[in-house]
Amino acid sequence: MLKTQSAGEPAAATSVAQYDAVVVGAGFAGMYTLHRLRQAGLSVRVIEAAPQVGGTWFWNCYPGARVDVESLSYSYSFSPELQQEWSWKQAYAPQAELLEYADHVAQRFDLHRDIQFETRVVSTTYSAELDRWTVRTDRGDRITTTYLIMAVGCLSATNVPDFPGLGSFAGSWHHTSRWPREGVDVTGKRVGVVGTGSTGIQAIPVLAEDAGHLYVFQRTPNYSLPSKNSPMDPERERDWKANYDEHRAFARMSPTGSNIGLLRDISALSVSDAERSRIYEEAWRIGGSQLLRSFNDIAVDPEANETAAEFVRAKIRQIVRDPDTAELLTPRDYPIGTKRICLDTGYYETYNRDNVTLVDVRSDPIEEITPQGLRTSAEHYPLDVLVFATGFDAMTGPLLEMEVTGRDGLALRDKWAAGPRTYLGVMTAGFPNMFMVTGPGSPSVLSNMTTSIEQHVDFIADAIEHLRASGAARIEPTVEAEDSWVEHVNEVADRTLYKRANSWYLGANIPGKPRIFMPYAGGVGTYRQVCETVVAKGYDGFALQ
Ligand code: N01
Repeated sequence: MLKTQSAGEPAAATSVAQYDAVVVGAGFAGMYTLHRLRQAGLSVRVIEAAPQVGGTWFWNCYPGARVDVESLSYSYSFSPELQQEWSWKQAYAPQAELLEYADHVAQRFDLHRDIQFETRVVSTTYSAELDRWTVRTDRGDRITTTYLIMAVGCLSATNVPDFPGLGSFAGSWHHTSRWPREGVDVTGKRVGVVGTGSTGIQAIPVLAEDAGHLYVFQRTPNYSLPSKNSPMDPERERDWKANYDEHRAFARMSPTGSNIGLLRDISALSVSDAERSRIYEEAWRIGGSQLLRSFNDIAVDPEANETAAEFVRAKIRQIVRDPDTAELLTPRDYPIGTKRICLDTGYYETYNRDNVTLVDVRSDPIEEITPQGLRTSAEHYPLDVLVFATGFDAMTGPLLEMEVTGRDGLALRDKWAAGPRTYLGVMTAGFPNMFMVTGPGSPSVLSNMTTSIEQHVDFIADAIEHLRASGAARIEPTVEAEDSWVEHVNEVADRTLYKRANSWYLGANIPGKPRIFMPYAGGVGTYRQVCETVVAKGYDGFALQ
């Protein structure tokens, strides 16, 4: 039986229904999409795997999880009232505070009634005959929709390496992004952490406080900068609340979608060594990712980049007392900023603790997990708890986990077999009326995600309103527009140093994944202008029928 649901009717657990729009995911992207499309008068159903809103901030509840963009900047800008009434408690909000914020937004805008929780989309199929998508879930739902919006997040498909023997481990093991909500008691226990990306770097100092002994299994050292988190400065909050429009306008047009300005709009090589050190010290004192925005050529000139990298290496040597450990922690084989910069609270200092051991699994690779612990090619480490901070199948993973089938039976998995192909990171040819929020080919993970999410959702909602107003049934990029965008994304990446690191931006962390630089490195402001020009030219590069 088919049932048509109107906007406002409560979402049932299992049903067969038709909607104007189905949104996959109720993180920051899905929540705002629901709000915008509801305002436009569409009936909307959001499907969410978690039992509550928040997306990445629901799943990543590992100890130490915290945002790496200033909270004031990492927040919705669409509602002046919301901006005024919400107060952040910390400069860089921890996971629990972000989840509280997400819940507040959902309550405030009455979002829950259109979200179906604890339900995972398993497939989405386009029918040219019906000109609609059919969405199927793991709870047996069959839903049809005109518009399909993928708000699945860029970092939501977890990566647990296929270590032999994992099933035999007698202790408990956890991926950081699926951390038990009741927490994990590590008090006095032997704990192993595999992975030293942003996640490991946040979790390690907190786990070390309680663990009996903490072993960190590091394959590649990372550059980390102090976040300098602190309780919210009331003066700073007052300034933001008085000048939100200005702060948001700055972020929207900035390269990173955030409120970090350039310290000096000059080359790092144009000043004396002493002056350069002074400027880097100033950035280190400010904290956050300011150091990468000390000069205007750190992201593009290897020599300029090396001065920033060397400054951080010297900091590591200063902080870490044991010279061998300091050397192991020092990144040398890729430029700083070419992997997402890590922000920490006491990361390098943690290695001065007696109960922390750094194990180099580049020289002595992990061979197997045993019932009692972890064996490298050199030694066996007995463990009670094993933590995988091993990251994600980024950007394409969450989309390809579902079976997505477009026109003429074209599977997204096949279309993207050699890497993702999109126009503006928002649509892909052959998949009419299917939109992606912060998809591959958009600035997304190179930016403050909330700025990029809002820009994409506004673009998508405006496009849908335009279609409805003009009587067009569908929108889809032309193959030519898509090809030239993919080429442009590559050209822009080639002008930077990004491809010099084996990062998840390139898919290098997942065995067998095509090595393609996925995000758009041209900057958030530039990208916004491109999108605005596309719209001003009547959705240039898209076919509307
Ligand atoms: O994942 P990662 P993450 N054997 O892929 C190692 C965002 N984020 O979860 O570098 C041994 O960066 C791997 O080693 P290597 C942020 O955008 C944001 O830490 O491949 N080691 C690496 O050290 C971030 O960039 C925040 O040699 C293995 C680590 O696991 C993104 O999420 C906080 C291995 C994975 O690092 C991902 O960060 C946290 C193996 N087989 C995350 N496989 C904020 O602050 C993997 N590794 C908002």
